[in-house]
Amino acid sequence: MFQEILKTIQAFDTVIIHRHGRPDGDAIGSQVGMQQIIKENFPAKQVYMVGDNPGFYGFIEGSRMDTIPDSTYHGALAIILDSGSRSMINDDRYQLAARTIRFDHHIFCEKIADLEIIDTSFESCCGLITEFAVQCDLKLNLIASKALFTGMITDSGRFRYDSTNSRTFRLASKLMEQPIDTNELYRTLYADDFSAKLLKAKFILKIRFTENNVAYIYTTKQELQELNVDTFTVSRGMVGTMSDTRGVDIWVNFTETEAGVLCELRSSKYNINPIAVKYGGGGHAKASGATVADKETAMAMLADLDAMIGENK
Ligand SMILES: [Mn+2]
Repeated sequence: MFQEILKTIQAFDTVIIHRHGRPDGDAIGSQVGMQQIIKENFPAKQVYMVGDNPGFYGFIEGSRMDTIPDSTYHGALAIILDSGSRSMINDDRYQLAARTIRFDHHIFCEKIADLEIIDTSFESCCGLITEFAVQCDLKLNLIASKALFTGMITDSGRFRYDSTNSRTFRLASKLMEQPIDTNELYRTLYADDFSAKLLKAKFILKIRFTENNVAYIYTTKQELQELNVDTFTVSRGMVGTMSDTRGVDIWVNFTETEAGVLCELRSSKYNINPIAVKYGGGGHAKASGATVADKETAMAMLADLDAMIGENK
């Protein structure tokens, strides 16, 4: 499969790289990594990156997005990264491309591209792209290595989550052949503003528990307004305040928005993905999300998570 993908990339003069919106370290890392790999090994090609602002991950060198007209897609190859479903992909103009390739490590839910390599055994899309580069004997420059290493770190919880294995370290070791300053990277990734620490403290005080010790936080629309921070900071950003609590194996963060109640589900032990899928969401075995219509549905999901622990007691 890697060889077929390589041949396809070689066949196009223009490549446009997509990834999911509201990007995390893996989305930006894999996008920059892929762009740098193609530029480094095939300098004659035009390689563009599109998508919304990298936000916090704008610190990754080479992460400036390109603004391109629709016409750039004519006769071009689009590569979609780190996106489990069509709705996740930022900038749906990938459909205008002559051919499409997808690299992903989310649980498969639909075919999107002409050529797809989906492997959930990879901790990160960055890991999958690094393996692609290694197997195809492609050169990895410093910018690519730093970007790919960053995504590997953020998606594996710094080599902590389940999917971390000897291959992860072999690939990380390959990337570390370039002089990556890990001290600087970790300082950037893990330092919090004091205001963020205060926000976390507020959320820690909001944690509640079900009968079987599922930890949860429920933020109403009004509370969200009063906090004066964006939805994502609350929904995705605060779910971690419940992690690493002794005796808590499943935790979920509910945030009421105009679009419905955002649910961020996490576990250190159970596969909570089927419950996210049941409520129209998706993601990974131990980290999934869904958006449900109202509080009642959110509480039904919470009851399902609680029952999951009850059944496994
Ligand atoms: Mn990822």
